[in-house]
Order: sequence, then structure tokens, then C-alpha cells
Amino acid sequence: MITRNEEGAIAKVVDDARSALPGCEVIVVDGSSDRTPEIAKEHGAQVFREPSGGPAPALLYALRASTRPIVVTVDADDTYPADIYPELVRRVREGDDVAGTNRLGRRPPKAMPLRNWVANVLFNVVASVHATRVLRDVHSGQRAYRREIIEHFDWDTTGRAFPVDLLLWPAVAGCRISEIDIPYRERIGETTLHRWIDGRETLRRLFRRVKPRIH
Ligand SMILES: Nc1nc2c(ncn2[C@@H]2O[C@H](COP(=O)(O)OP(=O)(O)O)[C@@H](O)[C@H]2O)c(=O)[nH]1
Ligand SMILES: [Mg+2]
Repeated sequence: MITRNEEGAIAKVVDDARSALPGCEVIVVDGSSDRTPEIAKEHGAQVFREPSGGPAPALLYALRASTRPIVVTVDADDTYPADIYPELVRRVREGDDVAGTNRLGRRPPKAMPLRNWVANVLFNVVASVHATRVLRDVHSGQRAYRREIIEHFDWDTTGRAFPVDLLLWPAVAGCRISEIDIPYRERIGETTLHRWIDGRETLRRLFRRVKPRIH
């Protein structure tokens, strides 16, 4: 996970991950000015200072930080359910390249403002047309990845919408993907979402010709 000032949520998120996935390594790539990194360490996480450049380079650093064959991501704000981790990992063990989660459902969850939900649904319609297969939540922060998937693409870590490509590129490349419907909770602490900037950045990623650069 990547963290910026998640003092109120980090202890629970780390504890929940460790109890849902016994034996997992918890990696936190942090850019906080509060006590998030100290708390994460106290709760058993390995903490790294983020490289410069914001959340996308931090996330790529986190994805590459472990040598385990399956890497799971989550926001450190307690919005995602911990009890779904074992199912995500099971799916990758059984052949998925990416097992994602879908927060959007048929109507907006209470924790998501209507206009965010509508924008997210539209983003996924565009992504699905682009990938010629159904994608439901290109902005989800909770997914499991087969390690080779992370290593096989030359990711674009500019801007703030990197999770979009983490699902879209494998989909376009014909990788095996699934998404599980999950409930989405109210976050602990303040969001870092910049609605308009992040929306524009998402559209840039969705509309450009996807040329996954496989190493
Ligand atoms: N290391 C690092 N983490 C960040 C940064 N910006 C956001 N995060 C973390 O990225 C995750 C997703 O951010 P969040 O505010 O939840 O975005 P939202 O889910 O779109 O509202 C959270 O765990 C944040 O703490 C950053 O600049 N650096
Ligand atoms: Mg979040």
C-alpha cells in the first residue's frame, strides 16, 4: 500500500491485512508528514520512503518491493473489505493474472458521491469498449496481481490515475482478469482525490492508443 497521512486508519488496515493473509509481507511506501510510517512499523509493516513524483511512482515502487509471486494492493484508508483478500489471492493462484474488486455496483454506494459514481461508470464503459471486454472498476485500489504482470509492462507513472492502466493494459494484452463485487466503506481521514484533474488524467489514459510495452 502507499500512504500519505493515514494516521487514523493505518493501524487497522495493516492489522486487517495481516490477519486476513497470515504470513503476508506488508509493504508501505510512505510520503506522510504525520506518524503514519511509525504506526505502520509498530504494526509489523516494512516501511519505505516514497520516491519523488507522487502516488504513481510510489505505487510502482510498492508493487516491485517484494519478491513474492502474488502482490495485493489496497488503499490505506479502510474503504476496502479485508475479508476479500484470500479470495483475490486464490483467484491469482488458480490462473488469473489480475484479480480486482468492483466498488460500483448497480447504484452508488453510500460512501461514494453520485457524481463520482456516474463518472466512474462512464470511465468503465469507455475502458470496456477500448479493451473489447467488460471492465467494471478501473480505479479500484484493491487488487491482486501475478508478479510477472508487474514485471512485463513498462508502466507510465506520470499523473495520478496509474490504477487505470494496471487493469486496462493487461486487459488489452489478453491477460486473464476477474473482478469481484465488494461493499465500499466510508474512508477514515481526508481523501487526496482531485476530482477534475484526476478525471482528465483518467480520460487521457482511457482514450490514448494502448500500446503495452512488453519488456
Ligand atoms: N506515498 C503516497 N501515497 C499517497 C499519495 N497520495 C495518496 N496516497 C495514498 O494512496 C491511497 C489512495 O488515496 P486516496 O486518498 O484514498 O484516494 P481515493 O481513494 O481516490 O479517494 C491512500 O492510501 C493514500 O494515503 C502520495 O502522494 N504518496
Ligand atoms: Mg481511497
